Amino acid sequence: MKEIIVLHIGSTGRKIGELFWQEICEDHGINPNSEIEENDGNSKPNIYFNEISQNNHYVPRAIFLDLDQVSVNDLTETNMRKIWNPNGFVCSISGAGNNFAKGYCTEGPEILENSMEVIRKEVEKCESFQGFQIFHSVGGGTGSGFGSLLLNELKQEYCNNIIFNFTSWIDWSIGDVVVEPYNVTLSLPYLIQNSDGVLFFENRKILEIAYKINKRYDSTRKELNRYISSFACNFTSSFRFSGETNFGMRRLLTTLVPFKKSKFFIGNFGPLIKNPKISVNELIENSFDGKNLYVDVDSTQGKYFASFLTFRGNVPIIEVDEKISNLKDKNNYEFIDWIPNNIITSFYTKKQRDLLMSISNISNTSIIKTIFQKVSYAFTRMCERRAFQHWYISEGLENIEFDQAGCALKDLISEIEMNENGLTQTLEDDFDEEIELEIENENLNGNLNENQNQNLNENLNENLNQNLNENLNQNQNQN
Ligand SMILES: Nc1nc2c(ncn2[C@@H]2O[C@H](COP(=O)(O)OP(=O)(O)OP(=O)(O)O)[C@@H](O)[C@H]2O)c(=O)[nH]1
Ligand SMILES: [Mg+2]
Repeated sequence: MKEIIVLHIGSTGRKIGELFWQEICEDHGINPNSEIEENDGNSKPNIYFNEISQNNHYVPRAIFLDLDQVSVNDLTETNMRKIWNPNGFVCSISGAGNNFAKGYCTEGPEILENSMEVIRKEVEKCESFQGFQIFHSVGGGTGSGFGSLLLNELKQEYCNNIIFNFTSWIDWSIGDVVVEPYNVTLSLPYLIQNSDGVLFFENRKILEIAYKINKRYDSTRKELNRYISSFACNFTSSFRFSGETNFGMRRLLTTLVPFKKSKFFIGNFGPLIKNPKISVNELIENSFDGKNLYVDVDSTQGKYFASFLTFRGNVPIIEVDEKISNLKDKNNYEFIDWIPNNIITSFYTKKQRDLLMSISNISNTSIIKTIFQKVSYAFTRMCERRAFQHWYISEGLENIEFDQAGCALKDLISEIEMNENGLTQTLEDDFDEEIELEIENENLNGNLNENQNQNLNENLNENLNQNLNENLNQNQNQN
């Protein structure tokens, strides 16, 4: 069945998540009473919902985890209140007060065991559990600190399953939380270590997009959350509907992630207004255009490793194929050429809400380094002054954790820059490591004797050298 469990951490995780469930309930014809009203045959509600067969009810496989009870209580006041699993809530009353250390060291551990217990029970109900999808922000204390703590546990206990994060990155727009650069940076090592893929959003950029659409400055958080949830709804179509072009989480990530640490994505959803008069060509073009991305980067400046486009509605596939080959030829967006077929498409004829056509684009591009560089600058300045660090230290975080997180951030930026240049030690290391793992597995299975092992190593080294030489030559030619 390949079930997915969705974890909502902190208030952003809860708010975006609630809208996500509204949209996917609509997609699968499930009403707020959990009853399925229509099923078009291609829909696979069991991926995200537990079926209660006695009464034909579908309950979201959603778990809400928060250190602040108020936020989760809000869920019981909406028209969706009857749909949730009553055992899918874990909260405390203290809150994490925008402090990573409270989420990680003091308040978070108090609800960790209980959270894992609820998660375990949910996993036990699955036939063939695929993985976790996590909504959270890393700007506050719960989504960053408790989120990191939980990621460690999940990775340990479910190392064979996928963890995919929808992560609201630093919020440069509001500026009411001065310590956000700390919270996001302290979270990063845990994302690097434990998550299999992270899709980032920046509130300020989405606000700018909303301003262009609505021509007013007061777009609400709910509007922003709607843009994000529509993106998540479209992007997960591939997991939730059957079709020739569908992907599971693992296959998708294998396609999008060329190097182990290169698993941070950007993207967007369109159109954000109902049925604008635009062609599918323009829709695709818009999805790559930096102006419409949900993070603040210049998409023409980086190198694309891979992109995954999901189309919903009545979309002419031939036109899509033409546009995509065109997109690469025109060279507005530079796709690295040593990964073949790195724009992947997926099509579902069922319309998303009342949109005739819609598209989500999730891309792995080196330009994501921009969002890390901006935070690195702010984080370093604050660390130099040791500003506000006593808030963290008094909760039990050690000074060294700031240093380590800062280094992890800088290392990540350097690694992206090296990958961008095509020839990397990382490539070599990753390759060696993977091969070693493979060999180890083979040995364990008793299928490989020493000679074969040596031959394999020789062949692989030859291939690796050849690849590296080719990349080097290409780079030199380009330069
Ligand atoms: N996109 C989006 N961002 C939000 C929303 N609410 C808060 N934020 C941003 O998220 C960050 C704070 O995260 P929250 O989710 O409120 O915090 P939390 O994880 O609940 O942690 P604590 O409240 O500190 O315990 C800030 O950058 C806010 O600007 C929302 O509804 N949508
Ligand atoms: Mg909160």
